[in-house]
Amino acid sequence: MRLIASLLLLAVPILGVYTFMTAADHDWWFPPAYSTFAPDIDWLFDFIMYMVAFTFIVTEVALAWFVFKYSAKRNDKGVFTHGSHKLEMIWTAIPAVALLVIAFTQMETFAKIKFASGFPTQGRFTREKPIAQVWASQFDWRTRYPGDDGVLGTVDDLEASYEFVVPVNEDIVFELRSRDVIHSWFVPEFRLKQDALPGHTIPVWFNATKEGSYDLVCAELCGWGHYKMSGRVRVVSAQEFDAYQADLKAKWFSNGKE
Ligand SMILES: [Cu+2]
Repeated sequence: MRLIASLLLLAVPILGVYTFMTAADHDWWFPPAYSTFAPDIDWLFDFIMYMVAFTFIVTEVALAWFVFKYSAKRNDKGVFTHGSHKLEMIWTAIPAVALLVIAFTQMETFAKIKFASGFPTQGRFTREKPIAQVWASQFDWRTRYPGDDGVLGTVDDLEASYEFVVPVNEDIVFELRSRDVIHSWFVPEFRLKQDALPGHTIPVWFNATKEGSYDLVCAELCGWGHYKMSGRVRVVSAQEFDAYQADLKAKWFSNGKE
């Protein structure tokens, strides 16, 4: 009986690990990775997941073994301990080392995506010349392009609601802003998430590797309408991008006459 009980206990983690291992085959895993740094993020995710999985498996096997071993009927008395300095040192040191390993392993990727030093300096779009400003507000996304003069905040700025159109295979730098509360710009396919803070202009960059239309969602609970704060990032060819800008300009300055 106690063998069956121990094996049943073990069945739960085995099923859990099995689910993780086969999740991708069932489409229960991440959406495809479509930015230049997305594979690095996925690698970090897997790295941490394997560390956690190893700990989980060792713990569960030990637990089942203890349940089996110590559930036997015995007549000897229980032993009470009052702390072990050595043991506490060990189980403090091991997680500390694990956290340090994670911290050092992710540094390069984090710096490449978030630090000023990692931002693209070549090409059409840089921190000095961003492609657009993306404004988050309760509960929508708006994109403001600089227009012909290439400068944001002037009269020829073009504004588009909902959609943020960018060229494919090009470094995109944009400025993220908020009109009201904290929001978070999140496109799962790019593995990129950045909070938008009121009063701050935050530069963000990515390079999308596949044309398509991707969900832009708010990843920060920002009020009653948070669930419907959706947008789109449309990744198109360079020619389509120029055509889109021209079209936007024609509509913007036509006073409604098309
Ligand atoms: Cu929001």
